[in-house]
Amino acid sequence: MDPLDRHFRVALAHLSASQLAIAAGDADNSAWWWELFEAQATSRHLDFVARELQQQGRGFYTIGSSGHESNALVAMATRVTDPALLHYRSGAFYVARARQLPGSTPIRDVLQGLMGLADEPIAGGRHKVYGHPELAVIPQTSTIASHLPRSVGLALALHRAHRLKIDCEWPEDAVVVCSFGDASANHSTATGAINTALATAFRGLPVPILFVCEDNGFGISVPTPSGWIEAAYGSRPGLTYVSADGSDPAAARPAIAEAVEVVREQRRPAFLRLRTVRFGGHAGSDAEISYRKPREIEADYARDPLLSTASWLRAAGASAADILERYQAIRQQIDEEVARLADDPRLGSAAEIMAPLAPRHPIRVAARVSELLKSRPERSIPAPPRTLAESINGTLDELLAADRRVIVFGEDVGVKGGVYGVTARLARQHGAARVFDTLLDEQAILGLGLGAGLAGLIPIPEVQYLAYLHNAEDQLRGEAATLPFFSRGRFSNPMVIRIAGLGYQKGFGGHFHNDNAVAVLRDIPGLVVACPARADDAAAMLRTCVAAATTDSTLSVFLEPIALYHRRDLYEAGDQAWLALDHDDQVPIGRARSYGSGSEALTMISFGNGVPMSLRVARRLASAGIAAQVLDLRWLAPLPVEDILAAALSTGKVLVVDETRHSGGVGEGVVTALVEAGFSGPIQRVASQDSFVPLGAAAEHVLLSEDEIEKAVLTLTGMGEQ
Ligand SMILES: Cc1ncc(C[n+]2csc(CCOP(=O)(O)OP(=O)(O)O)c2C)c(N)n1
Ligand SMILES: [Mg+2]
Repeated sequence: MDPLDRHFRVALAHLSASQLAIAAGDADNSAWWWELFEAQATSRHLDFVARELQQQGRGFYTIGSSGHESNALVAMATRVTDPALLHYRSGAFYVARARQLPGSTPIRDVLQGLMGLADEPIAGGRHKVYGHPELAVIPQTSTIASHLPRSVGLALALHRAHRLKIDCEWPEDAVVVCSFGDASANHSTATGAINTALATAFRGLPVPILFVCEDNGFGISVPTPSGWIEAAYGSRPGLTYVSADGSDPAAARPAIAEAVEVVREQRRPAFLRLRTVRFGGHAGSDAEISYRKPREIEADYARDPLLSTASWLRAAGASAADILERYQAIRQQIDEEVARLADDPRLGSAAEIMAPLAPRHPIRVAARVSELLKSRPERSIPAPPRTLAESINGTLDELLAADRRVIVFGEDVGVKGGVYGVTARLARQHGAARVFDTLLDEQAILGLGLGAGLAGLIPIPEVQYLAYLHNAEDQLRGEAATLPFFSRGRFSNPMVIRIAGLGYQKGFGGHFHNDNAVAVLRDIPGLVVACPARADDAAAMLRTCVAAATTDSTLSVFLEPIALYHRRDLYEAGDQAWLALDHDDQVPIGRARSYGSGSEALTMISFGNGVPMSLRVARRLASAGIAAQVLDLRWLAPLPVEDILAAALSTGKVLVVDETRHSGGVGEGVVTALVEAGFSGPIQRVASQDSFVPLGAAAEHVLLSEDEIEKAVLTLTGMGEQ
């Protein structure tokens, strides 16, 4: 028997009802105490069972909630319609919330998660998470604090969605509950998200979020100094701070109710520090004895929240035998459920596992694009040819007009209209509720996008430069891309993240404004990466991304080559050959554009800035008698493999023209796709150097140049120096 189990049974027998001063009214309220006890005891027994299952090789997760069961009080003080994003020790919260909804099966849900069973209601065996759509519990990843930006984003988006009269899954007076540990409270993601909540509330906007710090005094083996959480969060501007001791439920109950009420009534953030203890080490594998004294571990037993609740039950008239009977009955119920689940299936194939990753319905997407095209306003005079920036601006304008769920936001995108003018006039046209500036924090921007998607909006956030995505990248990789995977697609975060990037800005920037690192995007499962090189493609591809977000909850990065934003000319000054008229043709995800017939001597495969560079090289070589086809990938993920292969086969020779780095650059994927598809003709690749980009003209030494492209073509066609 687990020592904690034994201790509870023994201590229960010695609890004396007479020692307790019964708060007025509590003695009559025994049903409430029983409710609390049952939720807490269920969570406790599930922890014991988790470890037994693990020892038997049937369970795969032993991080428990023992000692944290006072979080059930938070569930009991909130509603089943309040979205909750939970700490991995919020098991009793989950059980208590489920008990508020008749027909719920919290014991089965948790056991299925521990056992990795395919019928688990949220992640379907992909991960052990707390989550359930009907309980408004949104599953979280294991990355400490990574759910805080989303939680804050959801609190902000909730109001925006209702104000815009969007169909929102959560009621207008909902409170977002976000729980996390004490060590997590120091993570920069947490501090940033809490700061975002406060800075936004400071501006007078509603931010209905309850932060719950389950403070057990440890992050695995590292102690959190006593008093630190209060020192850090006890006196922050606009943050109501409430402290409650989980081993004193009678006092904790009104304190928690007060915190919830502040958030619900005043629509502003509150921080609940819930004092807990951690029983059984960090996880089953954690030998706590290696960093704590046995007497310290023993001393924690005195603060067992389950025992505290039992004391109050005794005070309310229950006998120790009644309580023990209920305690044992719960264990029996769990054992019976384990037996029922014994032969239930686990995930059995890659296809089954990956099904929720990126469902794609191209026909539905195309139909939605057609609707978007139809809803464009009639023009009295035809629109003139546009630059890339003008085209993106015009298309955002159309998308905002066509669908009131669309919102556009980021640093400087509102009043200023973006550093490069790409969002110019949109705020004036569509209002500050839909086009707005955010704080200077990419995690907050993406967090708002994640929350907005959950609230029923279609967010189009902007990250000002590709280099500045990287400090927030986990919000994309760990949070956004995984949500459908860990929720069987029940929760998703449709989003189109516009990112200005890539090199060749003449006379400006250095590395951070000319970052060409996209490898970090291309390996995120399910993520679409679009990279338009020209105005008409930009419009069509943006419509496709937004349509896919709408119909399939697709998550896309829309990578905009800064150096092409205002480019008008292609071959020579004044030719205006890089301007383009908008048209009604659709550009589906994963389809390339070809310049040439395929009867040429070779195919140059490129994207972004590489496209006009390749076209210029092709023009120069044409006069020397070498004809070259140019294929613009347009989509960097998924790569347009069919089009790549067809173009390669048509000419028989391939030069991959890749402005990203030689190592990890997009070209590696293109070459690999050709080899894997069995293309047997010659393939060459030119790419930028494995370097950061220096300031000014020195950039030309590390970025791929037209001279290099030209030389490679000549070599490949046997016309150059051998
Ligand atoms: C970003 C990140 N870094 C490290 C870890 C590994 N890790 C898992 S739990 C944990 C300690 C968390 O402590 P706390 O927030 O106090 O929660 P507790 O487990 O004590 O409830 C660490 C370091 C992680 N999951 N995520
Ligand atoms: Mg802790």
